[in-house]
Amino acid sequence: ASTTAKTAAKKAVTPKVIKETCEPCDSLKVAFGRQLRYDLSRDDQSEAGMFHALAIAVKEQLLDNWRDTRKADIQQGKKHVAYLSLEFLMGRAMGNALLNMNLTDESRAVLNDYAVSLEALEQQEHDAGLGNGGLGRLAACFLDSCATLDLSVTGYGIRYEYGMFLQKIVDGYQVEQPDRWLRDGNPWEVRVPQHNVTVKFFGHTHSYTDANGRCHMLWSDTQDVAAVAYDMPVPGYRNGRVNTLRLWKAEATNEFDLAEFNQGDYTEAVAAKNLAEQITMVLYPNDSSENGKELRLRQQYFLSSASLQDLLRNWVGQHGMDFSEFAKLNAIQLNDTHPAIAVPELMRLLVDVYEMDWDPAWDIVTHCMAYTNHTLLPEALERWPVRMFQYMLPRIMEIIFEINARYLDQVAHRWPGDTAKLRNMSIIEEGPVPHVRMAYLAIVASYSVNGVAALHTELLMSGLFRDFYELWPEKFNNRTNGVTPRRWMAYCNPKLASLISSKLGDAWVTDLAKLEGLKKFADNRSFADAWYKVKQENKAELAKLVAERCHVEFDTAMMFDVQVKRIHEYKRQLLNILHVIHLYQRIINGDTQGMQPRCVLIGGKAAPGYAIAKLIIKLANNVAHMINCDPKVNPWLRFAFLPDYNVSAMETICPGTDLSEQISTAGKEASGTGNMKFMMNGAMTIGTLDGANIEMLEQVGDDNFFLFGLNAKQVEELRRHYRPWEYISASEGLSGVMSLLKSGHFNLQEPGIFDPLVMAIESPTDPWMLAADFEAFRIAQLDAANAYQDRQRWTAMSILNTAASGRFSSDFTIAGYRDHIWNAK
Ligand code: B1H
Repeated sequence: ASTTAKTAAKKAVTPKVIKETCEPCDSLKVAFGRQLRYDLSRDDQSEAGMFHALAIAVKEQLLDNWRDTRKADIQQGKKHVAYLSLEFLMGRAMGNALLNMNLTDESRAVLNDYAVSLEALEQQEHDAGLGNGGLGRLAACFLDSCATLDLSVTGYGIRYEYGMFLQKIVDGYQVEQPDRWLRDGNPWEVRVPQHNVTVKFFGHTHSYTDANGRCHMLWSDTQDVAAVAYDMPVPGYRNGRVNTLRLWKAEATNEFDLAEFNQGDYTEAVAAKNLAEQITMVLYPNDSSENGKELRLRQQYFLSSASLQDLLRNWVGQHGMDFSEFAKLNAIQLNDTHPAIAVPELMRLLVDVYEMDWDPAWDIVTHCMAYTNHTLLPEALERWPVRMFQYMLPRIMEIIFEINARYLDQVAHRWPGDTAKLRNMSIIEEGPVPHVRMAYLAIVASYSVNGVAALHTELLMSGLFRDFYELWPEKFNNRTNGVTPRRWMAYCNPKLASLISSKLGDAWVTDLAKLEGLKKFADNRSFADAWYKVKQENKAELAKLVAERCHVEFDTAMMFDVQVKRIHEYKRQLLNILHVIHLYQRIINGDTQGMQPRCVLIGGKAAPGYAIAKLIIKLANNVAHMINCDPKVNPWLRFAFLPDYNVSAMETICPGTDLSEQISTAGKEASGTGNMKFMMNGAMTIGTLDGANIEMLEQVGDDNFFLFGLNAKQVEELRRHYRPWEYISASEGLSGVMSLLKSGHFNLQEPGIFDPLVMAIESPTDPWMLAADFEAFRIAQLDAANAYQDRQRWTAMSILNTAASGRFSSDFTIAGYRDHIWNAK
């Protein structure tokens, strides 16, 4: 084992001479032209071909900065942060790269000669859909902020061959299609074969004692997989820094098939390579729920091991085998527990490979690991069967047992004689099938544990992790999420961005608190008119998207009421649909006096195995069909389900939204980040006291927010004696809706299909308490509709929302991580 370390050390200290014999890169214009002319693999006339050429040319423009960033970080001995995440939901890269590198105007000028628009080429780029939803998109926003704040941060993730599935709607049902996003090649990535590492699986362990009496652990007869690095550039906003997102691809090692090959089974041996490559084939599409599949654990270990080996190899290359400063100069941020297996893996590498003793190794681990929790939902908490660990990663399981034994000594010391505490807090959950509790493993090893919004962190400390908070209060801290104002304002809403800049200058792009300066223009007539005009133009763009994808006409004179996010019961898209049905009933009954016409949009993907979520999509589509086909209803109400909601769709959706739906059952949405994108772009929020909504409300004030519903405490209290039928019969609106739903009005051809939804709403164990919140929701919706009818008032509120959104820049969030967790100032 030690030979590996020593060879690594020897290789890395060899001084390298970078030959700077050639000229620096050509201008964008020249690079683009050359690429078009000489890339024979593509049709240079097609927009797809031109997109590819432009991307290659743009990448070339940042290569010098990219290389210099790496060199400077090493020379300056800056603190380095590794952000480990199974998901990076990057979306498209072109528009963001051009914005950050200040090349947008130049590329427009270049493309002018070719009579093609930049927008048309941007549309050609496939979304990098390497994530499910908020957790993955947060990682992407964080990378942008880290680079912009000039922090030395590397994102480590997996280069899934297939990203988030594409959603088609057939007969109202969700149909999943594979997303082969790499089919046409990825112009942004750089394959870096010299940074390959090997990751071990299976095999068994044994120990031996050397001549000096030191005991060594060997993990042998393993099946090895090569991890190949693919780097993506992460340019900061006009500051010359280019950080790296390093994505690992699994490939067969050369030795992989040797055994079979020697037995003459050549073709079998080559075919077996597929097994290795399976690891990075597909992203698991379960947002906020765990499914315990073995391949998923393999992905987690593959990412964690490859990334840590990379970090340690770099360290040894620069510092030799002296790890005394490692924890001071490195932080490893775990994006939820998905990469928490990095804890025992770092112990393994330090102890087995780099031959450190346990205590100093543990000291390093516990001074560089930090863990972010993203959910309280019990179904999302990762637990892996001990047996699965033992046969897939035998050495890792031994290390977890050792960590647990030493840590339980501490617990026993703190609570003498309290065996229940030991059982409850153990990393190993006992029972007929013992499990490893990944969150506990992460907490025990981390010096920082954070939640993602104030309420969420409080609930972690008082509920889920209460015992740990008692044991180590100093580890716990809150870091409310944020979103990057580059993508989510400057890029996606250029008209509003330039209107804002006309009053405030453009420093807000990197200092979003400056938006507060807009407050004084809320009642300025000409500014408000300009603001309204921008919103109307953005609504027209959104209407175009809806027409193309849903074949429904959205009229920009109507209020645009939008809910886009993953489909989950706790997010309560069903509550929204019930309200739409209620409006429909009012219209049918002629009760339209004073009603504000509105267009309702719902979009989002359901996990393929989540039957109820898929049924909610079907209901939305059936209701939409009834509404849109009825000419009596049309002037008042239109309803569409947007298929295949993703990052690039959101770039058109959030600028064109009037009312943002953030209506989760209080206590269930850890933070939410879509809520922030809408607020930034001047939408009003209708929402519950949940996640970051609470902090948004604090910033903007309750005159500018449509608040409704039970709070988290009331939800928990009501749970014990919840009787939904009482709420239903007490609400004329809700009983009407339930009767219509039960009558089969929306499923004449498919009797009974919505029964499970009706049953869920009427069940006293409905965890989401739809019925309890319906009436309050209906009234808040009325308030919103009435407010919308006063254009001046609404526009002022819209301006105030944008003005108050500065706190939700991910720059602010990352400054918090930097100062309070990473200590990387
Ligand atoms: C969030 C997840 C998540 N929380 C498991 N948890 C996954 C859990 O593939 N899996 O197994 C994937 C994702 N995602 C979200 O994180 C929260 O629900 C949001 O409230 C929060 O804003 C977001 C970012 O912190």
